[in-house]
Amino acid sequence: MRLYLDGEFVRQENVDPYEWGAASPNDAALRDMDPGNYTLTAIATDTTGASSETSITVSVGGNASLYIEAEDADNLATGSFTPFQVLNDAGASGGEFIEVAPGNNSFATMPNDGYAEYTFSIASAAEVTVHFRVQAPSGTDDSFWVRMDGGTGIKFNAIAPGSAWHWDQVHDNNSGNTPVTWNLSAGTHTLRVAYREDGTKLDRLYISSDGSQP
Ligand SMILES: [Ca+2]
Ligand SMILES: [Ca+2]
Ligand SMILES: [Ca+2]
Repeated sequence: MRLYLDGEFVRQENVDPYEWGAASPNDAALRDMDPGNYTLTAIATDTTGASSETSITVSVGGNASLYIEAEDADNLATGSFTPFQVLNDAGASGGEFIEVAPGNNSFATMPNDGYAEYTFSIASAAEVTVHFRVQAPSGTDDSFWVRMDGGTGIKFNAIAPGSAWHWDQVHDNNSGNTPVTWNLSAGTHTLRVAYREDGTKLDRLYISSDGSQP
């Protein structure tokens, strides 16, 4: 019985039970693997030379990118969410999105009322990026405040314009609209989105630890 990892020969066992990655013998190639998908192939050959093989794909735990619906905010049922509101739209993911009630703007500072919080976990330290699925119909309807773990509020203004749902990466309007990356430790983190300009709609968030796009 021969074992291959992504086509590379790992080890041969001649008597059963055939165990890979057991305490002894040990397979160095199967220890401390980087997060990702791997193909393990086992090829059995009998004494007459007849052989048969089978493969499985295994996923090694690590940081996966994740989608969160804006309307699934952790604090939805509390006063801190107001004056954000959950509204319906057939074109929105999950049929709903969030938008601050008209007349609420907070241009200069991140408000302490009217925010949505999203808790997520990463398995290992990573550089994280965030994308929003939004509608930003005009230059006065195209911003949110965004904060990670109680850090400084980032002015996500001048979101890519459009009255149809589209994605844009969170950028810092006070730093030339540079895309924002957060260096996060393993564990649980909280992303807070607060209103800045009314008329800006948020449908969904995409949190990535591998630089991928939604
Ligand atoms: Ca604006
Ligand atoms: Ca507005
Ligand atoms: Ca949604």
